[in-house]
Amino acid sequence: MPLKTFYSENHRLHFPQAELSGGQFVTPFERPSRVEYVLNRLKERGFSDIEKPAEADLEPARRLLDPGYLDFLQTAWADWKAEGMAGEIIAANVPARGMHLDRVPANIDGKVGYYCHASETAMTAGTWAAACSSLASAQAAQRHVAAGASAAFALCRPPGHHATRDQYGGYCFLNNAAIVAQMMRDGGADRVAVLDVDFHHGNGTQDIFYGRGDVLFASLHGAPQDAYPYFIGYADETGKGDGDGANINYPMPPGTGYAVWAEALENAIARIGDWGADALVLSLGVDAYKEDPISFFKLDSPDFIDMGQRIARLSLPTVICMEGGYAIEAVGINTVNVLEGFENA
Ligand code: 6XA
Ligand code: ZN
Repeated sequence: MPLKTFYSENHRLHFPQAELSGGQFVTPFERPSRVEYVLNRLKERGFSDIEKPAEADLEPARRLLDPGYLDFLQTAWADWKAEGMAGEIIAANVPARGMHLDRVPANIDGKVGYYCHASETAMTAGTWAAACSSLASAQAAQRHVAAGASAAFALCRPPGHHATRDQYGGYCFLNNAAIVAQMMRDGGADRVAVLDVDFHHGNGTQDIFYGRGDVLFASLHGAPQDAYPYFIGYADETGKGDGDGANINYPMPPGTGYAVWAEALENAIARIGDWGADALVLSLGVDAYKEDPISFFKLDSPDFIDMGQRIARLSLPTVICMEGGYAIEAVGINTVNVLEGFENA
Protein backbone atom coordinates (compact mmCIF):
# COMPACT_ATOMS: atom_id res chain seq x y z
CA MET A 1 0.00 0.00 0.00
CA PRO A 2 1.57 3.35 -0.98
CA LEU A 3 2.11 5.83 1.81
CA LYS A 4 -0.96 7.92 2.44
CA THR A 5 -0.93 11.56 3.59
CA PHE A 6 -3.46 13.25 5.84
CA TYR A 7 -3.71 17.00 5.54
CA SER A 8 -6.12 19.79 6.44
CA GLU A 9 -6.00 23.18 4.80
CA ASN A 10 -7.30 24.73 8.02
CA HIS A 11 -3.65 25.14 9.05
CA ARG A 12 -3.95 28.48 7.23
CA LEU A 13 -6.09 29.80 10.06
CA HIS A 14 -2.85 30.15 12.03
CA PHE A 15 -0.62 32.78 10.50
CA PRO A 16 0.65 35.34 12.99
CA GLN A 17 2.31 38.41 11.54
CA ALA A 18 4.92 38.57 14.23
CA GLU A 19 7.72 36.44 15.57
CA LEU A 20 10.14 37.93 18.06
CA SER A 21 13.53 37.05 16.58
CA GLY A 22 16.86 38.73 17.22
CA GLY A 23 15.17 41.65 18.94
CA GLN A 24 12.87 42.34 16.02
CA PHE A 25 9.42 41.36 14.93
CA VAL A 26 9.79 39.36 11.73
CA THR A 27 7.41 37.33 9.59
CA PRO A 28 7.31 33.96 11.36
CA PHE A 29 9.60 31.27 9.93
CA GLU A 30 6.79 28.84 10.65
CA ARG A 31 4.42 30.01 7.91
CA PRO A 32 1.65 28.47 5.79
CA SER A 33 3.75 28.20 2.62
CA ARG A 34 5.88 25.52 4.29
CA VAL A 35 3.18 22.92 3.85
CA GLU A 36 2.33 24.09 0.36
CA TYR A 37 5.88 23.19 -0.67
CA VAL A 38 5.51 19.75 0.88
CA LEU A 39 2.13 19.26 -0.72
CA ASN A 40 3.42 20.17 -4.18
CA ARG A 41 6.38 17.80 -3.90
CA LEU A 42 4.17 14.99 -2.66
CA LYS A 43 1.98 15.30 -5.72
CA GLU A 44 4.94 15.71 -8.06
CA ARG A 45 6.64 12.59 -6.80
CA GLY A 46 3.70 10.26 -6.82
CA PHE A 47 2.45 10.50 -3.26
CA SER A 48 -0.92 11.61 -4.53
CA ASP A 49 -3.08 9.77 -2.00
CA ILE A 50 -3.89 12.78 0.18
CA GLU A 51 -6.94 12.79 2.41
CA LYS A 52 -8.62 15.44 4.50
CA PRO A 53 -9.00 14.23 8.08
CA ALA A 54 -12.18 14.11 10.14
CA GLU A 55 -12.47 16.60 13.01
CA ALA A 56 -9.96 16.24 15.86
CA ASP A 57 -10.95 14.08 18.80
CA LEU A 58 -9.93 16.06 21.87
CA GLU A 59 -10.73 13.30 24.34
CA PRO A 60 -7.27 11.63 24.19
CA ALA A 61 -5.70 15.09 24.50
CA ARG A 62 -7.79 15.83 27.59
CA ARG A 63 -6.60 12.62 29.22
CA LEU A 64 -2.94 13.11 28.38
CA LEU A 65 -2.57 16.87 28.85
CA ASP A 66 -3.63 19.46 31.43
CA PRO A 67 -7.33 20.17 30.79
CA GLY A 68 -6.80 23.71 32.08
CA TYR A 69 -4.24 24.22 29.32
CA LEU A 70 -6.67 23.05 26.66
CA ASP A 71 -9.37 25.34 28.01
CA PHE A 72 -6.89 28.20 27.94
CA LEU A 73 -5.93 27.55 24.30
CA GLN A 74 -9.56 27.37 23.29
CA THR A 75 -10.60 30.69 24.83
CA ALA A 76 -7.32 32.63 24.81
CA TRP A 77 -8.15 34.80 21.81
CA ALA A 78 -11.61 35.78 23.06
CA ASP A 79 -10.20 36.50 26.54
CA TRP A 80 -7.31 38.52 25.08
CA LYS A 81 -9.66 40.64 23.00
CA ALA A 82 -12.12 41.03 25.90
CA GLU A 83 -9.26 42.53 27.92
CA GLY A 84 -8.81 45.14 25.19
CA MET A 85 -5.48 43.88 23.85
CA ALA A 86 -4.76 45.38 20.43
CA GLY A 87 -2.36 42.88 18.88
CA GLU A 88 -1.61 39.19 18.64
CA ILE A 89 -1.16 37.14 21.78
CA ILE A 90 2.47 37.32 22.88
CA ALA A 91 3.76 36.23 26.27
CA ALA A 92 5.50 39.08 28.03
CA ASN A 93 5.66 37.84 31.62
CA VAL A 94 6.63 34.29 32.50
CA PRO A 95 7.16 32.76 35.94
CA ALA A 96 10.91 32.80 36.62
CA ARG A 97 13.23 31.37 39.29
CA GLY A 98 11.99 32.17 42.77
CA MET A 99 8.39 32.82 41.72
CA HIS A 100 5.35 30.58 42.00
CA LEU A 101 5.41 28.08 39.14
CA ASP A 102 2.06 26.48 39.94
CA ARG A 103 -0.46 29.28 40.49
CA VAL A 104 -2.51 30.21 37.44
CA PRO A 105 -3.28 33.94 37.28
CA ALA A 106 -6.84 35.08 36.55
CA ASN A 107 -5.76 37.83 34.16
CA ILE A 108 -5.32 36.73 30.55
CA ASP A 109 -1.92 38.42 30.20
CA GLY A 110 -0.75 36.45 33.24
CA LYS A 111 -2.35 33.26 31.96
CA VAL A 112 -0.55 33.59 28.65
CA GLY A 113 2.75 33.75 30.53
CA TYR A 114 1.80 30.76 32.67
CA TYR A 115 0.95 28.56 29.68
CA CYS A 116 3.83 29.68 27.42
CA HIS A 117 7.52 28.84 27.50
CA ALA A 118 8.85 30.82 24.51
CA SER A 119 7.66 34.25 23.49
CA GLU A 120 8.62 33.96 19.82
CA THR A 121 5.32 32.15 19.31
CA ALA A 122 2.29 34.37 18.80
CA MET A 123 -1.33 33.25 18.82
CA THR A 124 -4.11 34.67 16.68
CA ALA A 125 -7.85 34.25 16.21
CA GLY A 126 -7.43 31.03 14.23
CA THR A 127 -4.63 29.38 16.19
CA TRP A 128 -6.79 26.98 18.19
CA ALA A 129 -8.73 25.84 15.12
CA ALA A 130 -5.48 25.33 13.19
CA ALA A 131 -3.89 23.39 16.05
CA CYS A 132 -6.97 21.15 16.16
CA SER A 133 -6.78 20.58 12.41
CA SER A 134 -3.12 19.62 12.76
CA LEU A 135 -4.03 17.14 15.48
CA ALA A 136 -6.84 15.85 13.28
CA SER A 137 -4.32 14.92 10.56
CA ALA A 138 -2.13 13.09 13.07
CA GLN A 139 -5.12 11.22 14.48
CA ALA A 140 -6.37 10.23 11.03
CA ALA A 141 -2.90 8.89 10.21
CA GLN A 142 -2.94 6.92 13.46
CA ARG A 143 -6.34 5.41 12.67
CA HIS A 144 -5.11 4.48 9.19
CA VAL A 145 -2.16 2.60 10.69
CA ALA A 146 -4.36 1.02 13.36
CA ALA A 147 -6.55 -0.26 10.52
CA GLY A 148 -3.60 -2.11 9.01
CA ALA A 149 -1.44 0.27 6.97
CA SER A 150 2.26 -0.09 7.72
CA ALA A 151 2.71 3.69 7.86
CA ALA A 152 1.00 7.02 7.24
CA PHE A 153 2.13 10.63 6.96
CA ALA A 154 0.40 13.46 8.81
CA LEU A 155 1.26 16.79 7.21
CA CYS A 156 0.78 18.65 10.48
CA ARG A 157 0.91 22.41 10.80
CA PRO A 158 1.34 23.96 13.31
CA PRO A 159 3.92 21.46 14.57
CA GLY A 160 3.70 19.89 18.02
CA HIS A 161 6.87 18.52 19.61
CA HIS A 162 7.66 21.55 21.81
CA ALA A 163 4.19 21.64 23.37
CA THR A 164 4.24 20.12 26.86
CA ARG A 165 1.26 19.00 28.88
CA ASP A 166 0.58 22.61 29.82
CA GLN A 167 2.74 24.95 27.74
CA TYR A 168 3.01 26.15 24.16
CA GLY A 169 6.09 27.57 22.45
CA GLY A 170 8.52 26.89 19.62
CA TYR A 171 5.58 27.30 17.19
CA CYS A 172 3.78 24.35 18.86
CA PHE A 173 0.42 24.19 20.67
CA LEU A 174 -0.78 20.58 20.75
CA ASN A 175 1.75 17.78 20.84
CA ASN A 176 0.48 15.70 17.93
CA ALA A 177 3.19 13.03 18.21
CA ALA A 178 2.57 12.50 21.93
CA ILE A 179 -1.20 12.31 21.53
CA VAL A 180 -0.80 9.80 18.71
CA ALA A 181 1.64 7.73 20.79
CA GLN A 182 -0.96 7.61 23.54
CA MET A 183 -3.63 6.59 21.03
CA MET A 184 -1.38 3.75 19.87
CA ARG A 185 -1.05 2.61 23.49
CA ASP A 186 -4.81 2.82 23.92
CA GLY A 187 -5.21 0.82 20.72
CA GLY A 188 -3.20 -2.09 22.07
CA ALA A 189 0.48 -1.39 21.42
CA ASP A 190 2.33 -2.28 24.63
CA ARG A 191 5.43 -0.24 23.90
CA VAL A 192 5.50 2.82 21.69
CA ALA A 193 8.67 4.66 20.66
CA VAL A 194 8.74 8.27 19.58
CA LEU A 195 11.76 9.10 17.46
CA ASP A 196 12.35 12.82 16.97
CA VAL A 197 14.68 13.78 14.11
CA ASP A 198 13.78 17.48 14.05
CA PHE A 199 16.81 19.73 14.61
CA HIS A 200 15.28 20.95 17.87
CA HIS A 201 14.93 18.91 21.02
CA GLY A 202 11.40 17.60 21.44
CA ASN A 203 11.06 18.94 24.95
CA GLY A 204 7.28 18.64 24.95
CA THR A 205 7.26 14.96 24.10
CA GLN A 206 10.01 14.32 26.64
CA ASP A 207 8.04 16.20 29.29
CA ILE A 208 4.84 14.27 28.66
CA PHE A 209 6.43 10.80 28.87
CA TYR A 210 9.37 11.42 31.18
CA GLY A 211 7.96 9.35 34.04
CA ARG A 212 6.55 6.54 31.90
CA GLY A 213 8.14 3.26 30.93
CA ASP A 214 5.64 2.37 28.20
CA VAL A 215 6.61 5.16 25.80
CA LEU A 216 10.26 5.62 24.87
CA PHE A 217 11.41 8.99 23.60
CA ALA A 218 14.60 9.43 21.55
CA SER A 219 15.64 12.81 20.16
CA LEU A 220 18.53 13.93 17.92
CA HIS A 221 19.05 17.67 18.18
CA GLY A 222 21.24 20.74 18.47
CA ALA A 223 22.92 20.77 21.89
CA PRO A 224 21.03 22.90 24.41
CA GLN A 225 24.13 24.98 25.15
CA ASP A 226 23.72 26.39 21.64
CA ALA A 227 20.18 25.76 20.49
CA TYR A 228 16.57 26.38 21.40
CA PRO A 229 14.95 25.21 23.71
CA TYR A 230 18.24 25.84 25.59
CA PHE A 231 17.22 24.59 29.02
CA ILE A 232 16.52 20.92 28.28
CA GLY A 233 17.77 18.19 25.96
CA TYR A 234 20.98 17.07 27.67
CA ALA A 235 22.23 13.49 27.38
CA ASP A 236 21.89 12.90 31.10
CA GLU A 237 18.09 13.30 30.96
CA THR A 238 17.24 9.60 30.88
CA GLY A 239 13.76 9.49 32.42
CA LYS A 240 12.54 9.10 35.98
CA GLY A 241 10.64 6.52 38.03
CA ASP A 242 8.96 4.03 35.71
CA GLY A 243 10.42 6.00 32.81
CA ASP A 244 14.01 5.54 33.94
CA GLY A 245 16.00 4.57 30.83
CA ALA A 246 13.15 5.36 28.43
CA ASN A 247 14.36 8.83 27.46
CA ILE A 248 17.37 9.14 25.18
CA ASN A 249 18.87 12.44 24.05
CA TYR A 250 21.52 12.90 21.38
CA PRO A 251 22.61 16.56 21.62
CA MET A 252 25.11 17.48 18.88
CA PRO A 253 27.24 20.59 18.31
CA PRO A 254 27.09 23.28 15.60
CA GLY A 255 28.31 22.07 12.23
CA THR A 256 27.34 18.42 12.77
CA GLY A 257 27.23 16.61 9.42
CA TYR A 258 25.45 13.46 8.35
CA ALA A 259 28.22 10.97 9.24
CA VAL A 260 28.02 11.85 12.93
CA TRP A 261 24.27 12.42 12.83
CA ALA A 262 23.63 9.03 11.20
CA GLU A 263 25.71 7.32 13.87
CA ALA A 264 23.42 8.80 16.50
CA LEU A 265 20.42 7.70 14.46
CA GLU A 266 21.73 4.13 14.25
CA ASN A 267 22.23 4.14 18.00
CA ALA A 268 18.68 5.40 18.55
CA ILE A 269 17.28 2.80 16.16
CA ALA A 270 19.19 0.01 17.94
CA ARG A 271 17.95 1.22 21.33
CA ILE A 272 14.36 1.35 20.08
CA GLY A 273 14.68 -2.17 18.65
CA ASP A 274 16.31 -3.60 21.80
CA TRP A 275 13.67 -1.95 23.97
CA GLY A 276 11.03 -3.92 22.12
CA ALA A 277 8.89 -1.17 20.64
CA ASP A 278 5.87 -2.45 18.79
CA ALA A 279 4.89 0.86 17.20
CA LEU A 280 6.70 4.03 16.18
CA VAL A 281 5.85 7.70 15.96
CA LEU A 282 8.31 9.71 13.90
CA SER A 283 8.53 13.41 14.69
CA LEU A 284 9.75 14.48 11.29
CA GLY A 285 11.34 17.90 11.14
CA VAL A 286 13.68 18.62 8.26
CA ASP A 287 15.46 21.58 9.82
CA ALA A 288 18.69 19.58 10.22
CA TYR A 289 19.21 20.63 6.59
CA LYS A 290 22.41 22.60 5.91
CA GLU A 291 20.57 25.68 4.65
CA ASP A 292 17.89 25.88 7.28
CA PRO A 293 17.74 29.53 8.42
CA ILE A 294 17.38 28.82 12.15
CA SER A 295 19.44 25.65 12.65
CA PHE A 296 23.09 24.56 12.54
CA PHE A 297 23.42 20.99 11.30
CA LYS A 298 24.78 20.23 7.84
CA LEU A 299 22.57 17.52 6.39
CA ASP A 300 22.20 17.51 2.62
CA SER A 301 19.09 16.57 0.67
CA PRO A 302 20.19 13.00 -0.25
CA ASP A 303 20.89 12.35 3.45
CA PHE A 304 17.16 12.57 4.08
CA ILE A 305 16.57 9.62 1.73
CA ASP A 306 19.10 7.58 3.68
CA MET A 307 17.46 8.67 6.94
CA GLY A 308 14.11 7.34 5.76
CA GLN A 309 15.66 4.04 4.69
CA ARG A 310 17.34 3.51 8.04
CA ILE A 311 14.17 4.27 10.01
CA ALA A 312 12.14 1.88 7.85
CA ARG A 313 14.46 -0.96 8.86
CA LEU A 314 12.79 -0.93 12.28
CA SER A 315 9.81 -2.47 10.46
CA LEU A 316 7.32 -1.01 12.91
CA PRO A 317 3.84 0.37 12.27
CA THR A 318 4.72 4.03 11.93
CA VAL A 319 2.87 7.33 12.15
CA ILE A 320 4.94 10.16 10.72
CA CYS A 321 4.10 13.64 12.04
CA MET A 322 5.47 16.76 10.38
CA GLU A 323 7.38 19.08 12.73
CA GLY A 324 9.81 21.86 11.69
CA GLY A 325 11.86 22.87 8.64
CA TYR A 326 12.11 26.40 7.27
CA ALA A 327 14.34 26.41 4.18
CA ILE A 328 11.13 26.90 2.23
CA GLU A 329 11.56 25.04 -1.07
CA ALA A 330 13.90 22.45 0.44
CA VAL A 331 11.32 21.63 3.11
CA GLY A 332 9.27 19.92 0.40
CA ILE A 333 12.23 18.14 -1.17
CA ASN A 334 13.69 16.90 2.10
CA THR A 335 10.38 15.79 3.59
CA VAL A 336 9.46 13.77 0.52
CA ASN A 337 13.02 12.38 0.43
CA VAL A 338 12.48 10.89 3.89
CA LEU A 339 9.13 9.43 2.85
CA GLU A 340 10.57 7.99 -0.35
CA GLY A 341 13.54 6.49 1.46
CA PHE A 342 11.15 5.04 4.03
CA GLU A 343 8.89 3.53 1.38
CA ASN A 344 11.64 2.11 -0.79
CA ALA A 345 13.77 0.64 1.96
C1 6XA B 1 12.71 30.01 17.77
C2 6XA B 1 13.02 28.56 17.61
C3 6XA B 1 11.80 27.75 17.45
C4 6XA B 1 12.13 26.43 16.90
C5 6XA B 1 10.95 25.73 16.33
C6 6XA B 1 11.25 24.43 15.69
N1 6XA B 1 12.90 30.44 19.10
N2 6XA B 1 11.10 23.36 16.40
O1 6XA B 1 11.61 24.28 14.56
O2 6XA B 1 11.26 22.14 15.93
ZN1 ZN C 1 12.76 22.29 14.67
